[in-house]
Amino acid sequence: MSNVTFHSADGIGRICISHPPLNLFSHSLLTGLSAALAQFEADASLPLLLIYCEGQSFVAGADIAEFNNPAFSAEAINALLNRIEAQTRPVVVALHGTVLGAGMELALACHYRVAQQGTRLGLPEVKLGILPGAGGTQRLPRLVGATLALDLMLSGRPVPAQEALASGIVDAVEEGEPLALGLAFGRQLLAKGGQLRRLSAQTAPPGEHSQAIASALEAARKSPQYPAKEAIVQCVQQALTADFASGARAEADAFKRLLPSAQSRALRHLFFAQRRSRQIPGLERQVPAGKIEQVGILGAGTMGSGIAMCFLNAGIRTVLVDAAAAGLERGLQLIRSTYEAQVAKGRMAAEQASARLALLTTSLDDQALAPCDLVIEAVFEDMALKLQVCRRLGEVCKPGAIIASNTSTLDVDALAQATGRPTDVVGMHFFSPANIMRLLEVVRGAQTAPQVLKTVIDLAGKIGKTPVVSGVCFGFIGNRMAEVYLREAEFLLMEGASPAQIDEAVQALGLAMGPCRMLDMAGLDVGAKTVIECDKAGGLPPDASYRAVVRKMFELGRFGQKSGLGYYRYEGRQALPDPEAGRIAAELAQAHGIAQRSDIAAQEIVERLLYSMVNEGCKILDEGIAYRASDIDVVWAAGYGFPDFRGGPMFMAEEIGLAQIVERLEHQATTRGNRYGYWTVSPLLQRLAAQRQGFDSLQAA
Ligand code: 3H9
Repeated sequence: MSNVTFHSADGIGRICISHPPLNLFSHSLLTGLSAALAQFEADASLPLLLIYCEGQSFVAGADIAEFNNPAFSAEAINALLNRIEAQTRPVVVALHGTVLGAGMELALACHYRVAQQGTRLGLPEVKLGILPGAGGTQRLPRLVGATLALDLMLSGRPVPAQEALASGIVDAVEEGEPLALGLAFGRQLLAKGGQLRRLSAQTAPPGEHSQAIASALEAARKSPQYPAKEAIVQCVQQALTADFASGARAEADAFKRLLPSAQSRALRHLFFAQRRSRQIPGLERQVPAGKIEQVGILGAGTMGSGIAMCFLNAGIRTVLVDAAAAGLERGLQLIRSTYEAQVAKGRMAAEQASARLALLTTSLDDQALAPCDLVIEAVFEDMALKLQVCRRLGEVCKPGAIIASNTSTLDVDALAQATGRPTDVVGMHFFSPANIMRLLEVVRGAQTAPQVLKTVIDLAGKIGKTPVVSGVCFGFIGNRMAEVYLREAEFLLMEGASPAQIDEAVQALGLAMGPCRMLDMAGLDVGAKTVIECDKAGGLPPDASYRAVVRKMFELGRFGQKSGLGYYRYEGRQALPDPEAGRIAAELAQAHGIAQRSDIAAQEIVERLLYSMVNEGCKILDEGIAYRASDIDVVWAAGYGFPDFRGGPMFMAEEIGLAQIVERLEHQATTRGNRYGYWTVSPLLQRLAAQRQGFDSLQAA
């Protein structure tokens, strides 16, 4: 049965789109819409056409999943929208929910737009590495001018209905059902004479268009890794200076060029990866999520306070507990000053900040955690301390409460046992700064109850985090891979590469920060303690040179940015080269018999840091620590500044070719030796490369 139906009543033709859940502009919707339009065209007695959708939303965009399908045709979508606009009787569209991408473009092709209160409208294609390809770059500037059109298309931000009304994107905003709104609007329009209005025939309203285009072009050229931006600006320029047909041709050419680009493929991969990561094998949909009305946090350090803000921001009552009065006061102060800064920058209203603070209570007594539905321990990353804290939480927390550990590396199963109620325990690994970073690694212990996992994943969505489930191992998905990356960075330092040389090699790929800058910022003391804890747990290889640099730096009190000295020397936040760091690395190299050399090229740095990390990712997959390769990509994109236009390390590896990765890993094993197994290729990677298969074949299996 068609998902689009046509019928008429009271003299108005109606096309109803019912293609749940999001009424995406798929091939079948296109066919249905075209057939329904033909029915309207065949009945000349009807003076007006109304288009509306059933379900939770108007058309939320083209169906991205069909982009690689040969049946997908931007030309066909455009032809249909042009046909709608060319109708000689007025076409009204009634909007609700999220009107995005091709949905917004469909609305712009109609002559009049009425929106339900609460509707959001936007052209988010740039986030997928493409541009609006169904006339959006041509019709929107003609409607609102260059400045707003560029703002919406370059940011991808959706605008609320009221803002759309004020800027003329919609003609009316009302309460009510879309059908009723559309009919009422249509009748009024007919009563006024039912004028036609075609955006393609309009010229843009007066404004500083060339100025807006010039500055947008300059900004777009500064981020060549997002080529869609420059293409959008150029198409908008066409919209303002050329006729519709030539502008539409320019848009079509750019769309065709951008769709298969590496950047767009990577961004689309991450779009689906982030949604897939919430689907947990073995967690049936029937498992109900528990209610979390009050959260307790034990430990008011930087992490604890940041985590508290995540819940306060989502309107959840939060209790912050610390054993030390000074620590608690510092944590509270951090929360207050963060909100004050946001108010000062105009990002938050003062009343909103007060409302958030009003949800917070603090205590020096851990009994205050007793009524909480979820308690997260955020004490120092020290196993003995965490075990002691977990033992206590097992006693204090009410029956049925979830006990979570914000550990970044430690054995969640051991912590779970310490509570005496392991089914209630889960890891919640927040990333610093916790109130900002999107990633939440949810660590599923051997005995974590399905409902506990479901509750935490749901809660992650409510507090605006991207959850990825990891099994238990040292460092989970992210830090276990980061450990390999840092290991190679340190060996390279001892071999004679400078911190800047290493950082620049990976930053050139688009990583926000190289390993030396990253560790200096996170604190070398924190980094060293992680290695020391791993050593205590027997997790280090029998290699005295392993992460020797960070341990030495820690011993020397070089804690990174906060102490002014680390891999770099700091003047404020500015990292400057420090010959002393090179001297320390050279001394360690001599002590451990590592030869220094001067021929370390950027490509070698990339291969040693990133290819080894991909290899570790494959081991993680093989062990079932991560459910899918795309989860690993989400971890790195959302938590470690891996560039989204590369799609994450596993996607990048597939783009390079898994066989090539294997060849280079084997090359390292030969040239550097493989005494400690650092270069042993994961059997999974070996197999996929040999069979010329990708990571997707694992899901299918
Ligand atoms: C475009 O329109 C190009 C045109 O200019 C040119 C054409 C020629 N395609 O996010 P959710 C799936 S480009 C395919 O969890 P929410 C999603 O994967 C497009 N699938 O729900 C998920 O599947 P599952 C421009 C899509 O309520 C399910 O729907 N449009 C698409 O939190 C629910 O999604 C966009 O970029 C799609 N377009 O948020 C809009 N959208 O259940 C992108 C969603 O199997 N979408 N799915 O995991 C969004 O921003 C959000 O999904 C939305 C709903 C706000 C709509």
